[in-house]
Amino acid sequence: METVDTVVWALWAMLPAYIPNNAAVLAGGGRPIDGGRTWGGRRVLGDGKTWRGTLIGTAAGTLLALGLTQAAPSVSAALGADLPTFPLRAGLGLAFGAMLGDIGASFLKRRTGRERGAAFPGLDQLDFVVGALLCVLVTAPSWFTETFTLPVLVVVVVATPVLHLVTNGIAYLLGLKNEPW
Ligand code: CTP
Ligand code: K
Ligand code: MG
Repeated sequence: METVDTVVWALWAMLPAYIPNNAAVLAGGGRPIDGGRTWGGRRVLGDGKTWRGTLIGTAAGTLLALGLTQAAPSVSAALGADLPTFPLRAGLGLAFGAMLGDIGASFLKRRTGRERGAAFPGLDQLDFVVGALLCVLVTAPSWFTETFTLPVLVVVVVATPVLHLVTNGIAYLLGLKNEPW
């Protein structure tokens, strides 16, 4: 595959994992997943991880995967590429995994004394990628191996933090997010 094709393929394949956290920012609020419980004197997850945000984020990523599957033939033809489609278990795995990765990161932030909203460079940019890839490896293993070859994985790990910083910066400037990370 040409480098540009690999980049397009990688970003397309990860779109259902990119949307959930942004949808959660827009939809979040309500009851926190940890119900206010603490562990070792600190919140287990914190008020930033809610049931509603997680549910709507997962639904948004899954629906996007279904839409991308419908659009794949025409977008592929337009770009002269051969973009992957998403079986339901792949879309769901990517979307839910992205949310799980973000929740896992909040757990680690609280254990290391970081308050809600505090930055954890590196973790903030990759938590949802690791979560999405591990989760889809479980829910759709053969789709994972077909879709995420080593060059594709390298592009994902390099490009995602850049995209994440840009989208969160925009969300911050628009007043949608409290911090630019
Ligand atoms: N959000 C949510 N549920 C999730 C993830 C995010 O409701 N599972 C919403 C919350 O309103 C959250 C906002 O999206 O405040 C921004 O998400 P994020 O930056 O991940 O959370 P923080 O508030 O910064 O909290 P943390 O320090 O735990 O990451
Ligand atoms: K986060
Ligand atoms: Mg945050």
